[in-house]
Amino acid sequence: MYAQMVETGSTSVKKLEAMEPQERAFQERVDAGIKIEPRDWMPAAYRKTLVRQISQHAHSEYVGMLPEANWLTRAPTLKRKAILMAKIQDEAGHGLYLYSAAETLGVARDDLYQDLLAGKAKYSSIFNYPTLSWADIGAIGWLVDGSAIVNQIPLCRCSYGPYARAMVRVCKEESFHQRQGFEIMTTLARGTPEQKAMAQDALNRWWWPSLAMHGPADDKSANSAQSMAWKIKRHSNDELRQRFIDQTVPQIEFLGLDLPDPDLKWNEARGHYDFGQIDWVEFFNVVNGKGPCNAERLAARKKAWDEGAWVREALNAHALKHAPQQAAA
Ligand code: FAQ
Repeated sequence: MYAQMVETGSTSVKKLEAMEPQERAFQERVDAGIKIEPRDWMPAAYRKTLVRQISQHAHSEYVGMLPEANWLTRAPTLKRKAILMAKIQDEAGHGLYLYSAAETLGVARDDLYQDLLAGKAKYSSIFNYPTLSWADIGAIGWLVDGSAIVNQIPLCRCSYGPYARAMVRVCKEESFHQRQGFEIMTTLARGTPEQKAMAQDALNRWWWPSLAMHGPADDKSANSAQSMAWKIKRHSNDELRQRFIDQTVPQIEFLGLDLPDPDLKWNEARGHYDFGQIDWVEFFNVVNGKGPCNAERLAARKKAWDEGAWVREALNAHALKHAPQQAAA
C-alpha cells in the first residue's frame, strides 16, 4: 500500500498501523481509489496540502496570463492575436475553476488572493521570466503548457474529487494551447533564417525553466511522499520531468532546432534521455521572489486588483439591491 511504501524527500509517511481509526478509514478509501468529496471527513493536513497546492496552482494560472499578454498588442496577424487572446482567457478560466475547487475546502477566494498580492503565496517559477520575442509565445505554449499537461493529466486522477474534475477540462484546453505553441514554433523554424534563429533562442531560454517548473528533485521535495500517499500527486517531480523531456526531444528534432542542452542523449539502458544539471540555485531564487520578473508580475496583479475595485463595489451594490427579491422568491 502507498501509505506504507512511500518514503522520498525529507518527510516520511505515517504507516497505516499507526493511524487512528478515522484516519485509517480515510487512507483505506484513498488506497481503494474512492474519491474524497468536500463533505467527507479528511485529516487536517490533507485539507491544508490541498489548499496549498490548489491555490498555488490557481495563482499560477492568473500570473501566467501576464507573460503572454505582453505580446497581445504585437501578435503578427489578427488570427494569431485572436488565438492568443482565447488562450489567455482560458488561463483565467482555469484560475477560476481552481479557486472554486479550493473554496470547497472551506477557504475564501479573497483571502487566498490577498496572500498572493501580499507576496505570501507561491506561484509557478516559470512565470517570472520575460517574453522577449514573438517566438517566446510559441515556446510558452509548446514547453510551458506541454510541461503543465504532463503534470496535470495525472491530477485528473487526484484523490480529491473537485480538483480532479476541474483538471479534466483544464487538460483539454491545455492540449489546444500546446498545439498552438508548437504550430508557432513550426512556422518560425521553417521560416527565414532570422525566424529560425528566433525560435532557437526562445527554445534555449525556456528549456531549463520548463524543466525546473516540475519542482525540486525528489530528494529535495518536502511534500511529495505524503502527497503521493494521499494520491494527490500520482508521480514524483523527477518522474514527470523525465516524461516531459522524453516526449519533447523528438519534437525539437522534428522542428530541426539544435538541442538546448549538450548532455541530452538517449540512454538505451534506462530507456530515457539523459540530461544536464538544472540550476537549482536559480530555481530557488525565483521561487523566493528574486527572479527576473517577480516584482513586475506582482505589481501587475496588484494594479489589476486596485483598478477593479469599482467593479467589485458595483457587483456588491447590485447583489444588495436584489437580495430582498431573491429572498422572497
Ligand atoms: N514554482 O515539495 P515540493 C500552467 C515549491 S500551471 C514555485 O515538490 P509539491 C498553466 C512548492 O510549492 C503551472 N514553487 O512541492 C499555464 C513547495 O513549497 P511550499 C502550475 C515551486 O507541491 C501555462 C516547495 O517548492 N502548475 O503552467 C515550484 O509537492 C501557460 C517544495 O516542492 C501547478 O501548480 C515551482 N515550479 O510539488 C498558465 C500544478 N515547484 O508550498 C499560463 C499543481 C515546487 O511547501 C500560461 N501543482 N515549488 O512552501 C503541483 O503539481 C505541485 O504543487 C508541484 C510541486 C509539482 C508544482
